[in-house]
Amino acid sequence: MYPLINEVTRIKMLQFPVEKIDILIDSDTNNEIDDQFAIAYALLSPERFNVKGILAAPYVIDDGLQDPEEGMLLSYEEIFRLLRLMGRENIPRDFVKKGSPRFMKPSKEPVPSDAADCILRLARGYSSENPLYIVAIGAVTNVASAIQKDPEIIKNLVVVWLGGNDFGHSPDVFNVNRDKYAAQVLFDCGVPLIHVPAYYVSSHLITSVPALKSFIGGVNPMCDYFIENVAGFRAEAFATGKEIWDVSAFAVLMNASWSTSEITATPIITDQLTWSFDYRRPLMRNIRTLDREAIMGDLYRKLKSL
Ligand SMILES: [Ca+2]
Repeated sequence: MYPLINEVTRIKMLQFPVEKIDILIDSDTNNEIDDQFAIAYALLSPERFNVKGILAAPYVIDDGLQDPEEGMLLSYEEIFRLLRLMGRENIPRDFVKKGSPRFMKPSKEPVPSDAADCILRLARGYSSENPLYIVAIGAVTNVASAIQKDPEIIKNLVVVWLGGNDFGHSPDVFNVNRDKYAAQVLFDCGVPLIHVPAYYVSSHLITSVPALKSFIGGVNPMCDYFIENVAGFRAEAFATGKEIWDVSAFAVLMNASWSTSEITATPIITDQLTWSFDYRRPLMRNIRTLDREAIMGDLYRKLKSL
């Protein structure tokens, strides 16, 4: 069903880019407070990223919002709030696309959405030598749906996904456990894949309200909005910190020296949300560590520069 990519081509595609690259961002922007940092970071890095669009991803919260379509629509609006705070309210409205109104079902049939159509349309204009990077920082039904609709596009894509935890841990995290069938498509289809684990990799990107006030406080309305979000996320207590998870997926593309990683066989995400290993499967890149100071320094400097 999926086209075969030979492993030599795949390893070339998994090298960290040295030139400026075209990216599409797939984000559940409103679910927490970190997607906003990550999207701003990407848009404020024109030396590295040509952002072709932003796709809104569905989400639900265990003890809160239960409708994935509502989560997607709130994310869609949050992306425009961020663009206004960045002074980019003149960006054409179709730069941002509505995503899937629901998660992928066990049948793994594609879920139609503007976001999936956008991926299909754009991906067809790229190649294995010049791939489109999709940086996904939420549940991946939008991306998986595009792949299920036309599996040939995997030859033209590199997907960077903040997905499960380390392979010694489990894939059972927010971006996977609500949308595991889409996650399985991503790990089973053979698309060139860079996996950024939550624990204990992107969990390393910690900030705090005192740190934010010290580094980016009072410099522009966007930074003040971010600080307000972090302060409101949970009660500050002595020595508390907050993970800015999603920045990691962009940071690994920003500078190859800011992470260490391995090329390894793509594991299987089981229905029980465990990792299972079959070393005959296609290779992928798995991030192992991040250089926190280099990444947070670059992030703070760029946010301040707005
Ligand atoms: Ca996210």
